[in-house]
Amino acid sequence: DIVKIGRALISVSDKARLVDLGKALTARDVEILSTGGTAAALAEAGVPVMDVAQVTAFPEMMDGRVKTLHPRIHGGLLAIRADPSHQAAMLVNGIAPIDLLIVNLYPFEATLRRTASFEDRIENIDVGGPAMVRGAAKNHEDVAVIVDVADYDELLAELERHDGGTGLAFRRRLAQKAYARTAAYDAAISNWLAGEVGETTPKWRAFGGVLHERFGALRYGENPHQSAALYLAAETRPGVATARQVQGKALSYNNINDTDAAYELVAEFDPAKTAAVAIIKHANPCGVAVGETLLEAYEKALACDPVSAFGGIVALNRRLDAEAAKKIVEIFTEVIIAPEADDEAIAIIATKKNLRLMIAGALPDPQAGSVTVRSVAGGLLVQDRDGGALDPSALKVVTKRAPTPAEFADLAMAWTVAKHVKSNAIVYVRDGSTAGVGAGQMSRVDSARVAALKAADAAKAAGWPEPRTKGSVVASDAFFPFADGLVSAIEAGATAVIQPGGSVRDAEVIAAADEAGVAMVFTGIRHFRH
Ligand code: 93A
Repeated sequence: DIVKIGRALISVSDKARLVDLGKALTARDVEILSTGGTAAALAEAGVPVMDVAQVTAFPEMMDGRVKTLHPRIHGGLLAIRADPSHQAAMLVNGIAPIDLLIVNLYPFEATLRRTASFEDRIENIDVGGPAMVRGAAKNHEDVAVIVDVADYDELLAELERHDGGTGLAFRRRLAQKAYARTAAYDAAISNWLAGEVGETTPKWRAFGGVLHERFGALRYGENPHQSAALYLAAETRPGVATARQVQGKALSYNNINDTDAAYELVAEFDPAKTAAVAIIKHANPCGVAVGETLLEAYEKALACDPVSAFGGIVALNRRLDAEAAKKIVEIFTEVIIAPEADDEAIAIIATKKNLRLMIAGALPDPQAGSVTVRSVAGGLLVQDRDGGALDPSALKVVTKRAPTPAEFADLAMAWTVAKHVKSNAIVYVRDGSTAGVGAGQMSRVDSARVAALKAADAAKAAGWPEPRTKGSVVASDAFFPFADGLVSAIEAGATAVIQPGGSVRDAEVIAAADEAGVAMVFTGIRHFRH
C-alpha cells in the first residue's frame, strides 16, 4: 500500500515553510506543479517547478477564479491507478497522475476576523482548492493530501520511512483531516452568509462541527427576552433532544435543560437491578431514590424535598407504569421522562393535558464517551462528558472504621447523585434515597449546611421526629479543604463519608472523622459540575 510520490501539486495561500518543503520534495526527485503565486515563490527560491497553466494549456483567468479547475488536474488526482479504463483515459487525454496534493485554502476565515467588504469575503471563497482537496481525499487509495502547514513535518517523516512513498493508513488519516477542513470551511462561509441574509440565529451555526441539525426554535431562552433553539448533536445519545413527546405543551429551554439533567441522573442506575427516580429543579436534584418499584422510588424521592419538587421534572429509569403515573400526577409536575411507558400510564398522564410526557426509547449509557459544550465570550468550551463511574476496588478506606455494607450501598448512591449536582455538591443519603442535597454553594461547608437545613425543614413539614440526615451517609463531589465541612455533616448526623481525598489537610479531615467514629472512603476522582 505504499505509493511512491512522483508528482506533487502545491497550491498554498499560506506560504510558510513552502520553500523548505519544495526543496525536500525536489531532493526526493518529486516533480512539482504549482499555481501562480506558489510557483513564483518556489521559482524565486530556486526550486524547480512547473506552472499548472502549462499542464492545462489554459492561463489562470478571471482573477484566479479558474486556475486548477481542469480535467488534466482533476483527472490526475482522481484516476484510480489500478483501473485499466482509468489508465486508458489518462493516456488518451494526456493526463499525468498527481500523487501528492498540498493545498491550503484562501483565508476566508481570516476575512471574518478583520474588517472586510462583502466582495472581499466573496473573493476569498476558495473553489478550486476544496475541489482538489476533496478529490484527492476521495482517491486516498492512491493520493496523499495535506491541508495544514503543521502536517509538513509528518509528511516528510512518512516519506523518510517509506523511501519517498506514503502508506495507506497515513493517507486515510490525511483524507479524514481534509474533509474536516473543507466541512469547517463551508460551515464558516454558511455561518457568515446566514448573518448577511438575516437568519435570526446565525451565531448558533457556529456550532457546525459539533451540532449538525437545527431541530427547532424554542419559544424563548432561559428568560423571555432571549431567543433560543435546540440543535441535534451529530452523535445520538438517547435523551431529551431525541425523545418522543407523547403529550403536553412544547418544551421550553429550561425544561429541556432540566429534563436532560434528570434523565442523565437516573441513567446511572441499572434498571435491571433497581427502579430509580430523580426529581429535578433548576438542573439540580431535589430528590433521588431507588426502590423495588417506581412508585416506591418516586415516593421516597418526593419525601426528600416536597416543597421544591413542586413544578419539577421527573425522570424514571424504567418503563413508566400506572401506579407510579397515578402518584406523579397528584402534584404539579412540568415534565416526565422515561425510556418507555405503559398504555395505562399514558392514559393517566392524559388527564393532565399540559404535563409533558417524553419517551426516550432507551437509557443513555452513563459511561459512553461524548462531549459537552458551553459557550464563553468569543469561544466554545468543549470537554469529554463526565463518564466517571465509581470503581469499588479503587476505593480507599482512610478511617479506623470501615463502612458497613448498608452504609456502603448508600455511599455509592450518594456519590453517583453528587456527580449530577452543581458544585459545591453535598449529598446525604439514607436507605436508598437522598436525605438532603446542598447544591451550587460557593463554599463546601455552606453546601453541607444547606443540605442539612433542607432535611430539617422536610422533617418538620412531614412531622418526623428527626431529619433523615440522622444516620445518613454523605458524599462530597470534591475534597474537603478543611475539616469544617465534614464536621458540619457529622453534626447533621452522617455516619459515613465518601469524597475524593487529596487535600493537603486530609490528615485533619480524617482525624475529625475518626474522632466521631465516622467511616470515610476516598474515591481518588472528583465530580465537579459547574
Ligand atoms: O479561485 S479558486 O477557487 N480557483 C482555482 O481554480 C484554484 N486553484 C487553487 N482558487 C484556487 N486555488 C487556490 O489558490 C488554492 O487553494 C490556494 O489557496 C491558492 C494558491 O494560489 P497561488 O498559488 O496563486 O498563491
